Amino acid sequence: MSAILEVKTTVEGFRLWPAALDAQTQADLVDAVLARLGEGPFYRPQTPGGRPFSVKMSNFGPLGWVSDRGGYRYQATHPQTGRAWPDIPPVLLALWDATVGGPRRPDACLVNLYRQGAKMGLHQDKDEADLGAPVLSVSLGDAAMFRIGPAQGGRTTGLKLESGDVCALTGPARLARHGIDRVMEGSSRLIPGGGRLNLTLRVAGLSPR
Ligand code: MD6
Ligand code: FE
Repeated sequence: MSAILEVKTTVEGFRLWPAALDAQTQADLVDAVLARLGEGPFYRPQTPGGRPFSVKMSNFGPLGWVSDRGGYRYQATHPQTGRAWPDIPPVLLALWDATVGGPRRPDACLVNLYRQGAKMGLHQDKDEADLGAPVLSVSLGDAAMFRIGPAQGGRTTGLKLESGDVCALTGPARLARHGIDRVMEGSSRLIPGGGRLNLTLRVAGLSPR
C-alpha cells in the first residue's frame, strides 16, 4: 500500500483519506468484490420493524452484519443461502493496516450496494462486541453525500464521498451518528450496472483467547 494522505475534518475521531485508492486499485477491488458475490450474493435485508432496506447487502469475512425481524446482529452465515460468507479481499486488510491499524484485524466486512435512489438513514454502528475498535469505510463508484454528527445527537455535517475515498470512525467518533443522504447516480462508471459500493470493515466478534 503506497502512502496515503489523511485530511482533517471537523468531527474529532472521524478520519478521512480522500482518493486513497488509485483507479487501478479501485478496479481491482471491484473485481475482487464481484468474484465473491457468486458465493455470497446481494440480498435486501429487513429492518427489525419489517421494512426492506433500500440498500442491498452482503458480507465478507468470518462474521457478517444482518438485520431481520429478530434484530441487528453478526452471524457466520448468509441468511438466504446458509453458507459461510466469502473471505475479506486481502487488499482491504492491507488498507486497514495502512490506515487505522491496531491490535486486531477486522473479522467482518459489510458490503452495501446503492442503486435507484437507495440511501441510508442516520445510525450508529454499535452491534460490535468491542466498541473501542475503529470502523473503516471504502467508497467505490458513484459519489454520495455522507452525513455525520455527534453520538448524542445535535448538529450534523455533510461531506461528499467519492470513489476511492476511505474514511474511519475512531475514538471519540466511534459512535457518531452517520448516514448516506443521497447518491449522485451516474457520476462514476466504475461499477458494472452502475451505482455505489461501500465496504465497511469492522472488528465485530470477541477477541479469540
Ligand atoms: C455508506 N457507511 O457509506 C455507509 N459506518 O454507505 C457507514 O454506515 C459507515 O461510512 C461506519 C463507518 C463508516 C461508514
Ligand atoms: Fe455505519
